[in-house]
Amino acid sequence: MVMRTEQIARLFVPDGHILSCEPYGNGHINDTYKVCTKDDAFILQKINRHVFARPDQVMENLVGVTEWIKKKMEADGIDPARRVLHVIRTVDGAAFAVDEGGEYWRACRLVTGAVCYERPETEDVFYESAVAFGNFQRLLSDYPVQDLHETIPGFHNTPMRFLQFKHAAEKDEAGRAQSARAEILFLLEREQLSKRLAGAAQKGLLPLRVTHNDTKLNNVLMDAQTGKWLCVLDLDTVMPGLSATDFGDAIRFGASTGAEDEPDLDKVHFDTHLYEIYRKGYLEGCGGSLTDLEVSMLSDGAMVITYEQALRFLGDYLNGDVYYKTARENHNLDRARTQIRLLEEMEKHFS
Ligand code: GN1
Ligand code: MG
Repeated sequence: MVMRTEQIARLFVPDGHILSCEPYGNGHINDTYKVCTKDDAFILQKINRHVFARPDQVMENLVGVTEWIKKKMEADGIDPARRVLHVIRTVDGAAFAVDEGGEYWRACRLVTGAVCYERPETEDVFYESAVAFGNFQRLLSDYPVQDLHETIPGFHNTPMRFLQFKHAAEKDEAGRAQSARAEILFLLEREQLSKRLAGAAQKGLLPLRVTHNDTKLNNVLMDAQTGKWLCVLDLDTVMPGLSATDFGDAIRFGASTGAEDEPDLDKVHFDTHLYEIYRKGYLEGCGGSLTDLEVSMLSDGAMVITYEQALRFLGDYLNGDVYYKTARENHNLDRARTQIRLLEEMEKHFS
């Protein structure tokens, strides 16, 4: 297995010499490795084909968006070397390689002197991630959004996610519905919430933006020396979307006192102070690129995306853990429960 991965890694190295190739990071979707060569290191990833039907389109989006950000930064007098993902091309000049099994592989430069946080250990860390995602929004606010591929159709189509969840609960494929009755009921009762953002977008009230769609804290690298944000990672789900969903996804992950998969719900609360910190940093980073209605619907984004994530985690639990990687029994159920806890507290706070 490792042997095979090393062979793939060689496709991205002109002299083909690899010292080591080890699994890396905590992603739920792709397989990630850190590859060391004689005088360098880089990131190698196998793109999950069950999740991304067209990895070539994922890479086209990624190259388009990163090149755009590079140009913008250069125009602002910022050296983009450590500030944006750099795709490493194969020795043949392609943005990805396809192996004999039809699997897609890509490589990116490793950003050195950087730290990545799983939890907002300090307010500053969370604030910096907010500024990073706000800047991401701002730098891409004039990108031709219609040129982007929708790499996962309906990714944040919450009404569709609701229907898929309802179907999973009815079908009860893995025979687990009995063990999650209260949670299923809680989510089914909130169908209206699934339509809140989608409804406003359909009426043309919310503009279509270039969105990141996976704005978790651990998708931002911070400078180890200065503590300032360096680089936004994981651009696989960059697609046309709504600013409120990018905001909401960051909140459900970061403005919580517990981890996304914390089994002890007594440790999981919506942290309203962290929420305000993130909101401030995000709006600063956006630099006035959002409309007034977008700003006023950010809190809706937090609730809708927390709800959507609960639908997705619990739906996967009911389907028998077929989508998210799991490391223990009831992992997806624990994840769904944290989201439900957060949503309950958000509803109280924002009502
Ligand atoms: C997945 O790539 P990763 O593990 O950060 C998922 C996100 C979820 C997240 C939950 C393509 O993200 O949508 O919010 O897990 N990505 C995809 O932690 O489904
Ligand atoms: Mg991701």
